[in-house]
This record gives sequence, C-alpha cells and structure tokens, in this order.
Amino acid sequence: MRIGAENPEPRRAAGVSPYDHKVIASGQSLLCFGCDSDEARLLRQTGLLRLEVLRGRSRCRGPLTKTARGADVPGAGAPPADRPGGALATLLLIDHSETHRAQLRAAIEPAELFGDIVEASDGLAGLRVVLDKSVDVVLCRLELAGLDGSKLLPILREQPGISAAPVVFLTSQDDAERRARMLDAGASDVLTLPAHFGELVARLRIHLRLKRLQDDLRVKNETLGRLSTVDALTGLRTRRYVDDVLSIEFLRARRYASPLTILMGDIDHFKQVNDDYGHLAGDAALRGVASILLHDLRNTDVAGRYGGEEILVVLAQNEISGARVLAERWRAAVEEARFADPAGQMLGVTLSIGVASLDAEMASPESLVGAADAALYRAKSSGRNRVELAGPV
Ligand code: GH3
Ligand code: MG
Repeated sequence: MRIGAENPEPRRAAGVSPYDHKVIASGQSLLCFGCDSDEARLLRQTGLLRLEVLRGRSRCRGPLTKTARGADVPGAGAPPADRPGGALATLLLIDHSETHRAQLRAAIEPAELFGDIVEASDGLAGLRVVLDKSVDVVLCRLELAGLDGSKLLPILREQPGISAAPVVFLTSQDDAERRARMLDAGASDVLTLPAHFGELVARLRIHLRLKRLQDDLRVKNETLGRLSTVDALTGLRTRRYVDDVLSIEFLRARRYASPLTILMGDIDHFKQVNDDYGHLAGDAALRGVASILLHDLRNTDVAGRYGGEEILVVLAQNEISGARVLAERWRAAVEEARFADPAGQMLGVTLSIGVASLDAEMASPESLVGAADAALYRAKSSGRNRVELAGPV
C-alpha cells in the first residue's frame, strides 16, 4: 500500500482558504491565520497561542484534533498518561487531508509503536498540541496552508518539551534539494509521497528508538547531576556545591554591600556516639541532625555536608542576629530529638555551632569560613551544645 497518492494540495474555496481559521488569543480579540502570514506574524501568533494554552483555556475555534480512541477534542487532549521513554509513546500527525490522516493512522497503528496518535489538520493546531502535551515523534506534511512544515520546524525546535523530538516530513514534491534543506534545518527525515507504508513505519520505529535512547540518557545525566550535588546520606548539598554557593554569595555580598552569614555546625563527641552505639546509629543521628536543619531552612538558604559530621549553612541576605536565632533553634531541636538506628535503638546527640558574618576585612570566602570555624572551636571549648558568634571575645 502507498500513502498520499491522492491530490496532495490543500483544497481552496473561492476567496477563502479552507485552512483560515480563528483562534481566541486574548479573550477579546479574534485573530485570523491565513496562507499569507509572514514569519514574524506567525511567531507572534505562536506566543499568543502559547499564552492561551498556558491559561488552560479549552475553548478552541481551530481544527479539531483526534485522539487514538477516535474522540474529537478541541486542541490538545488531556494531560499525557504516557511519558517519553515509556511504553506508551505519542505521535503527532499533522496533515491537512483527513483522508491522508486516516491512511497514515491505518498504516501506523498495527505496528503498535505509539500508544496515542494525535491528529492535527494544520501547523497551528499541531503547535497547540505540543504546547500542551508530551509528544515523542511528529509526522508532518511539509505542504500545509499558513504555517507550513518549513516554518513550523524552527518553532518546534524552540519549544522546550518538543525540541528534541524527531520530526519526520512527508512531501508531495520530489525535490532532493528541498529535502536536503529540511534535513539541514533539523528535520529527522523527509519522505516523498506516495510513500511505502512499510518504509515509513520502519523509519518511525528508528526515530522513536533514538528518541527513547536520548530520553534515557537525559534522565541518567540528570540523576548524575543530582548525585554530584546532593550528599547521599544526609540529603544535604555536597561540600563542592556549598563551596560554590559561598563563592558566589561572597561576590554578591561584596558587590551590593549586602549581609552574608554562615553557620558551621558539628556534632559533639560524635566519635564516642559511634563507639557506644555503632556506626549505623551514628549515621541515623547525622541524618536526623540534617533533617531538622533542612526543615527550618528557607529556599534561598543552602546547607552542605562540609566534612564528616560538620555542616556548613550559607544564609545570604542574613544579618548575624537572624542567623543566631536559626542556629539556636537548630541546636535546641537537636538536643531534644531522639534518633532511631536501623535496629530501633534510640539515641540523642548535641550540636555546637559557630556563626560568622562577612565583614570588611575578610578578603575571601575562606576567611569567612575560618571565622565560623573559630567560633565553633570556642563553642566546643566552652562546653559544647552551644552557639557562639564570631568576633572579638
Ligand atoms: P567534638 O565534640 O570535638 O566534635 O568531638 P567528635 O568526636 O565529634 O570529633 P572528632 O573529629 O574527634 O570525630 C568525628 C567523628 O565523626 C569521627 C568519625 O568517625 C565520625 N564520622 C564522620 N563522618 C561520619 C559518618 O558519615 N557517619 C558516622 N557514623 N560517623 C562519622
Ligand atoms: Mg564533632
């Protein structure tokens, strides 16, 4: 079977393009999209369209899209149950001809590559779908009225959710140079109509497989990124991360003459805790101390595991008085808490904290950390389980 043997060009009624349609873009005004739109106008319209989708409006005066279950819905469907890389991939099928769409659907569905095939009858309707739904592969007719394939492609490539999805074009023109231009512009494939459906399905299978590999890689990279910035035992940031944050906040505080305060917390006699209760119990206590702190921090505060049982907290835009309140609350909560080790035995620990604020003499983030360390040392030598502020004694 071959697809696309019928007249490939869009039908036109006298004076009106059948593909001119109207979209409510602002709630007040009606915008018309037609074949004569220039790219700037299309991009502006795309922005308005995105606004409309983001506002979650379901009213759509444009062409309907069709779900795999055959139900016509305005614009995009419900939020996706499928996710890239999962078994249920979504194909977006954009073609002005209902007959073509039906032929393509009939050719593709038996291969069971996609859990959902969403249809759109022109570029703007297709765009509406990708702005609102996760799409894994786009199969698009190059010759579309208004927003045709060559104009749609760069817009798709700019949309965060779809930028990496393969876009396969079908064209009625046997023009190798045009195909090459589309491939150069970022198309994944361009097939000339009439196309052999077996070849089309085989190509879609390859593109879907590549997309899944790409998605898997992205997820793994994100996981690796998270692992390199979050300490596995405590959920605090890593030393390297908190060091980087401190360097940035140091520069910011210097530039804008804004306050910057840090806390250095250290569990008291932790070696003894390990010796008395075992290392796993020590781990549980360390996790608990971190969790009490994290519970109290604002989004803008950053806490990292600085050494074994040393925790550094960077409080940007904080004066020493506010930081002292936070430190005292943390210390008191740790003193009251009891932590359960994996065997269920309960133990308590105490915490000493040094607090230091950036002053004019400090030339580097290290000197600020040094001041907090000195205050912590004072807390330890003054009996532990206490908060000490840096500065002249
Ligand atoms: P101080 O009150 O002076 O801080 O005494 P301390 O015993 O806490 O200090 P010291 O530096 O002598 O010992 C720190 C101990 O913390 C040694 C090490 O076994 C323990 N420690 C460091 N990291 C971990 C960890 O991830 N888990 C456990 N269970 N113990 C740790
Ligand atoms: Mg200690």
